[in-house]
Amino acid sequence: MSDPAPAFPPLIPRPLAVAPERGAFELGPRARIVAVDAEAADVGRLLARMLRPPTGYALPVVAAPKAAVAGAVVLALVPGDRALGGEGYRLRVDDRITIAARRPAGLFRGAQTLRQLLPVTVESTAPVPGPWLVPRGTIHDRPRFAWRGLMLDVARHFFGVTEVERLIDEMAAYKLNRLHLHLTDDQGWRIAIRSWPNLTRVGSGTAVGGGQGGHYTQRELARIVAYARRRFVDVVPELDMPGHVNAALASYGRLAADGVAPAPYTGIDVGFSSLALQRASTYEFVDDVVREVAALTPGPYLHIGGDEALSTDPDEYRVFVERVQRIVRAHGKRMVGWEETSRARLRRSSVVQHWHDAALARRAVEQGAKLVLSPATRAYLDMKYKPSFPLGLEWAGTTSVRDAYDWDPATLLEGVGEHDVLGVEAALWSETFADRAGLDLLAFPRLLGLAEVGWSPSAGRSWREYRLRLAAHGPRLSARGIGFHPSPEVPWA
Ligand code: NGO
Repeated sequence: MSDPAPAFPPLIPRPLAVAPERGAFELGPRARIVAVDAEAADVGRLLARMLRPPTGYALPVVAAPKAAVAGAVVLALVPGDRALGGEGYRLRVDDRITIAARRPAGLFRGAQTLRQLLPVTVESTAPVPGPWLVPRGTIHDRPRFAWRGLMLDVARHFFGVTEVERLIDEMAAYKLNRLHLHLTDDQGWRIAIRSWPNLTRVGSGTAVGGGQGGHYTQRELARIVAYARRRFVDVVPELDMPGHVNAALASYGRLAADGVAPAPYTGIDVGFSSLALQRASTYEFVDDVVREVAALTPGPYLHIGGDEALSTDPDEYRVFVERVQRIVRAHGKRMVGWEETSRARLRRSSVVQHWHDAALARRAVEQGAKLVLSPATRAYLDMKYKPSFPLGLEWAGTTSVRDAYDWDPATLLEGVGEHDVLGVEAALWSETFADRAGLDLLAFPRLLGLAEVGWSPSAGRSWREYRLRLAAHGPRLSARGIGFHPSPEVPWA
């Protein structure tokens, strides 16, 4: 049985509405990128930077059109077009390409769509022959959910700035907008804190399996944040507490209940460490780390972990979470926590990340908090694809490419509806991989499915059709050097 041709055009995530027309526009050697508003110019520069290597064209970014704009790529802000929302765009291809959006973020998302409308060779890093044809028509697009994230665990194994920037590029290509960095855990503390220098002097020197670890200086984290911001991705930093803190306790024994610094930990057990919650200095620690990290991340959110605090007294846990919620707020952020934090009294502005306990997720919703959904059976990219897969864990089962795609945030949890859900997030825990090759195998192609779950309307989504579009993306991923898992579920091109 042969597969039908992939739905035209094979865009991921699938846009809200596509109206194809006959014929194509050709991007020519003298094309310009016209940024009608100053605010659009930076998106224009990023677009030019993406198109110059494969085309070999100059593609100057110009402010106001001096002559007619036929043949150009026009980026225009249309603040009055309410149907577009903060990240939506309209892309029209006739004798020019016009991307219109209310905000620069929308222009950027539209530019990613344009990239996917061009031939696969657009992914080349060296000039290749054209023609650079773009099919004519109109696309109207906007995201279903505001939060479309990826969490990277840099604590179990450390990933440096270059690696993270590469991942931000891939996120941006698929319209994801939140990079959640799991910066601390039992096995490593990965962000320099000026007021508590031992956290990195001692606490960052190892990793799962005994590797050398590593950490970001504050400058490096600021660089990641700026890189992400330019691509309209917010960095959500996570400082996991009151459990998952062995690296912090190893750095400062006074944070531990018995006052004794434990040895560094390089295994993969969970739930054995806790901050001493009755000591005042613990709250000084929390205030200091939250303040320093909040100052480095301009986004509205700060994640305080809160998962698997199995060595913390439950009553103390609740009091702690409420107190940390006040600290996070005092430093100008909205608290995000794993779903266990819903055992505490939450503010409506706090966000709860669901991972495996529906009752705890409902408890968050009952308190008026919004949910980010990372169901371990769907969105944990560290689960094996199949039992024989060489990398990954299996505690939540196996997660095929289809499993990662074929679900709907509005019907996942009983008692949780569309309006309770802020969005979705893939979680990439790094116990079982230490390098780019492992990361790529687990994250791709499943991350693309999650991106579509977060962006595209559920009506019209189907695995049967998606797998064909995904197949068309294989060569694009390969051209960008991504060693994805070529799962046999997908008829790869
Ligand atoms: C759990 C645990 C993490 C593990 C992960 C592995 C959460 C929120 N806490 O998810 O520490 O790394 O599973 O899949």
